[in-house]
Amino acid sequence: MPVVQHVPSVAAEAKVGIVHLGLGAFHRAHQAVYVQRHLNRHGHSDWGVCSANLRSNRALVEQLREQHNRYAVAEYQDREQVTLRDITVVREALFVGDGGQELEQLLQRMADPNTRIVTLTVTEKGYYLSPASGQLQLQDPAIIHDLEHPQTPRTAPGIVLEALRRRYEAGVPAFTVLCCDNMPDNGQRTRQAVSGLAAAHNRELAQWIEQQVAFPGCMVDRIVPAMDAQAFTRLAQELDCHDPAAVVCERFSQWVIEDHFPQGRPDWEVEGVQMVADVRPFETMKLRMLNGSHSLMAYIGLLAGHESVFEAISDPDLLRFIRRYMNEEAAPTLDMPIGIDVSGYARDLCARFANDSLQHRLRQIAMDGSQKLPQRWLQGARQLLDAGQPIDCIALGVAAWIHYCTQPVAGGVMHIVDDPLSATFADLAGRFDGAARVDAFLDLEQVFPVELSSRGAFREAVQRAYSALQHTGMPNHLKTFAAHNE
Ligand code: CS2
Repeated sequence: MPVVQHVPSVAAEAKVGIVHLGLGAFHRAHQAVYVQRHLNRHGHSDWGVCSANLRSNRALVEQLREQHNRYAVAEYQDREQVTLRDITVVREALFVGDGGQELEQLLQRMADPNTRIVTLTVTEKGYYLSPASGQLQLQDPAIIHDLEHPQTPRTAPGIVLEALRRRYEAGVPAFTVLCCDNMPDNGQRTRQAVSGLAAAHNRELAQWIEQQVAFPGCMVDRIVPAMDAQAFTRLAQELDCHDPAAVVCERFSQWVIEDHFPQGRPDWEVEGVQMVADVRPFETMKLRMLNGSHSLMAYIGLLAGHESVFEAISDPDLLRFIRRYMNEEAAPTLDMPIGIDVSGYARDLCARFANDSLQHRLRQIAMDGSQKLPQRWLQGARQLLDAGQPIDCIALGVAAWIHYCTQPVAGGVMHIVDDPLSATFADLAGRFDGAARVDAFLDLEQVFPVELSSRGAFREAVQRAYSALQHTGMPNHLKTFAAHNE
């Protein structure tokens, strides 16, 4: 049984000052914990949170309301040490997926002058930007809906825009928009989504947004596996915690934010948040080293018969492969933030992956590959090719991803491809086979920018890896791969 340290919340006043879109496990275990610590320290706060789910999980919102939005976060250092936090800083929980009254409540809350920050974790696809080019997808049905019905929006950019319009018309200063999703230049991307939508129907408003709204970038990091029945049973047995809204995560947490909040912000630096002038070096480092390795472990690990990150990293061949990827294909492409040594960072990541107190399923990471690959692998691959360096690990990753997206079984287990492009993948899989299938995938411009897919060296490397995979199977291929590079 682990040793549990309890961190109670203080009975405190907290006026809502932050509206959050995307009340998932990550938000509850990351941002909410920082805001809670701020509240515990001050005993009162103007930065309470109103948090909304946009599309899915009405049940969670109802559950939270039933327990007055109070829930627990269990931070596992390892199997022996856990911190159990009481979170009370979420003051309102909303589900706006059905439109109607709760959507109106959310928009009013966002238009309220006391709301000074709007944060988002809506996943990469929630911005409706082309993963490869970053352009707003104006043809997407949800975006078309928001263009036609701007006052009852469905998408995150549409909701932010409508709230800003209300403030603009009421003469209320704009809130700051803080994107907390794993995208490169996430502040600028969010600006692009909101401005792109505004430009399509309201030029004056678009101009005001351009001039008045701050979109600082930030890097977020904490491993937060999706909750499942097994995780709830463990919480009950090990921690005597019976909270249906609880979240389990690792002890490690990092938040690096560009310090640009014209309407003010909590003094987060006291809670360990790094407030910086330029977040890009942190973001790129994390996306390519951590998330890049995660996605490699997901597709390669699933094909090799593993289920969790812990299992994948405990496979000596896969561990060697991941180390090689970090050292030879991620690290050389990075401008490291001052004071961080890349080999130490890589070592710490492997230790975090090996945390056996978390059940982080590879299937969770394998979701939405089309949205993740560009920033995790492909931008780095372009840099490597420019420098005449090999891209063997990334190529095997892309080959494994194509395999995963086109075969109903991975590692002997059936799976469903959960991706906005899944219908396209099924269509390509039905029409093409072997090398032609690889070519058809690499022609997907939403994922592979032409500057990369037109390079012979890139196509050849992926073709080679795909064919090796077909002939040898993943576990054997990985063994040869590892032996070859001893
Ligand atoms: C993961 C991330 O699901 C995924 O794609 O790579 O959620 C990862 O766990 C977090 O970014 C860690 O900070």
